[in-house]
Amino acid sequence: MFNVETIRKDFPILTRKVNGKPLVYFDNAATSQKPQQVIDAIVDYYSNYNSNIHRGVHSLSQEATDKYELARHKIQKHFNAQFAHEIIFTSGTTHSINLVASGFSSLLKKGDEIIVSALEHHSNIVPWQMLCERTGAILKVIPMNQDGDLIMSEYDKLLSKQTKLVFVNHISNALGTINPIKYIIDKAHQVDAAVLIDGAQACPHLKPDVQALDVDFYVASAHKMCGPTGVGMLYGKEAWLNKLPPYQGGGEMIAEVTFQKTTYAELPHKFEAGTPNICGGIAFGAAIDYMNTIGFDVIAHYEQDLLEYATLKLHEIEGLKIYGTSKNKTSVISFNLEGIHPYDVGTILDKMGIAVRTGHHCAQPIMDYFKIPGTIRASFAFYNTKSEIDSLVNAIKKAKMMLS
Ligand code: 7TS
Repeated sequence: MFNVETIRKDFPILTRKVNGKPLVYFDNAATSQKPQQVIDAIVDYYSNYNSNIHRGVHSLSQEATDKYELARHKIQKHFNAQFAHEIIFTSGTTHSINLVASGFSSLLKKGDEIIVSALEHHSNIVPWQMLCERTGAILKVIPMNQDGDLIMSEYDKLLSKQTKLVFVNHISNALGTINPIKYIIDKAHQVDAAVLIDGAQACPHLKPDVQALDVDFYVASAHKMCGPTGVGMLYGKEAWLNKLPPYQGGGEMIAEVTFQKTTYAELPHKFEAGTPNICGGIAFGAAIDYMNTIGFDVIAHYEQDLLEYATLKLHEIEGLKIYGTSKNKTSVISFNLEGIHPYDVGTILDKMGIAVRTGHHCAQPIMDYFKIPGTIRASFAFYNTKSEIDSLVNAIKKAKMMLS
C-alpha cells in the first residue's frame, strides 16, 4: 500500500523550512528531490570504494567497475533495452541529444528534413538547428493546438521521403502533455526516418519500454527521477549506435591508438570518452531501484490524483488561467494570474516556503504560441500531498490580493 507519509520520510530535505515556513517543493519538473537510499549510495561510493574504473587491476577499481556496470544493467532492464551496450552513460538529456545530433552530421545532406515539435524544450531544438546549419538539412515543426496537444494530422503531412529524423519529447516540460509517441514512431518508420524521444519529463512518471516502442533513440536525465545531477542516459538501437561516429575522442573510447590511425572501442565505450561520472552512474542505478520499489503504476495513479485535485482547486481562483489542458497530462500545471507577472507571484510564493518555477521553462516557442512572457509552473511528484496543494492555493490567493 502506498503511504505518502512513509515515502516522505525517505526524503530528508522535505523536513526543512524555507523562509521560516515548511518547504513545499513543487519544482519537480526542474529536478526531483533525492531519497536517503540515493544519498547513501553516493556516500558509500566515496567512503568505501572510490576508484577509477575499467583500467585498474586492483580490487577497488574492480569493485567500482562492477558497480558501475551493474548500474548500466539496471538501466537496461528498466527501459527494456535488448543489450546493456545500447545504454550509454552521458551527463544528461542535453548531452545525449547533442551526441546524436553531432553523429548525424555525417549522415545528412542538403535538403534532408528533420521534424521536431512545437512542444520541445530548447535542448531538443537548438542541437537540431545547429545540425541543419552544418548539413543544409531543413527543420520542420509539428504544430500544437490551444490545449497543448500536437496536431497529428499536420505531422502526417510533414512526413515524406525527405524526412530523415523525427525528435519529439515524450512529455512536455512546460505543459505536461503526454505525446502520442507510439503513433509518431510508427509513422516515421513508414518513411524510414529515425526517431529520438526526449524522455526527460516522462521517466519520473512512467516506465518506457524501448523495444515495445520500437524507438531508435531514447534519452533521459537521472536528476529528474530521484538520481543525482550530472548523469543521464542515451538508449540507442545497436545498429544506430554502430553507425554513428564517436562524439568525443579521448581515453577509454579507443581500441588502439597510433599517430597514423586510431580505432575505436566497441559499444558502449565508443561513446564514453574520459573518466565518467562513476558515482553518478551508480547512484542513478540506486534511484531506479528506489522508484521501482514503489512501482510506476502506483506513482502514476497517485500523481494523477494530485493533478486532478490541484486543477480543480486552482480553477476556483478567479482570473487564474491554466495553460496545457490536454486530456493526456502528467502532474505539471502551468498557469498565470490575469494582469500579474509570473515572476512576482513566484517571489511571493517563495516567501511562503513554496518552490515553483516561473519563466519560459526553456520552451520559448510555447510561450510565443500563447503570447505570454512565461508562466508559473507547479510540478508534483509522488512525495507531494493534497495538503501542500491547499497551501499553494491559499498562497496564490494571498499573492493575488497583494499584487492586484
Ligand atoms: N528535455 C526536456 C523535456 C526537459 O524538461 C529538460 C529539462 C531537458 C530536456 C534538459 O535536461 P537536462 O537534464 O539536460 O538539463 N527541463 C527543465 C525544466 O523544465 N526546468 O528546468 C529544467
